[in-house]
Amino acid sequence: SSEERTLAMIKPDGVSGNYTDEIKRIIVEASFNIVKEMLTQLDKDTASAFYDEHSSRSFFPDLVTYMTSGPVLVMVLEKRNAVSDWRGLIGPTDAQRAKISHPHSIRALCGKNSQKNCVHGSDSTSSAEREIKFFFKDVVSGLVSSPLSLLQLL
Ligand code: YYY
Ligand code: MG
Repeated sequence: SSEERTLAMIKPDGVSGNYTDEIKRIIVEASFNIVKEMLTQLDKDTASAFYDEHSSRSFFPDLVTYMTSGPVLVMVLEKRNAVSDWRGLIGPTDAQRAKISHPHSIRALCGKNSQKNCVHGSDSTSSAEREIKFFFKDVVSGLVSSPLSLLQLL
């Protein structure tokens, strides 16, 4: 089929700010299927690995602190053009900019600035594939293959 998958995440301020239900409503209304979801808390190593491409940036230490500050909701979303459609729904990285240029975007709704921007979305189909594997490792024959997939089973 022409279905595509992307990785979405509601970041710590989105979860603690009680935006989960509203964001899920937006997701469902936009015709995405939520095919997997996992509420988890990232530790420093996991957050650092997830954002490894940004490890040399000056904002990286603060980003890791933010991403480990509370629970996150990680989801696999499916629909046609899921990657670009989800990026479109979340809006630009800087939530302050989003409030002006994309007032109906999710980052305009619940983001604060260019760091605390409430949600994540994969930026390409190859990133999506990598990020989905990162969080949802295979569970073979009912055997738990990693601590992350144990959480996935709960
Ligand atoms: O893909 P997206 O999340 O929109 O932005 P990226 O440029 O990939 O940056 C990833 C992540 O890093 C962003 O969501 C917040 C954080 N960040 C930051 O803290 N400060 C910046 N100036 C840029 C990005
Ligand atoms: Mg990115």
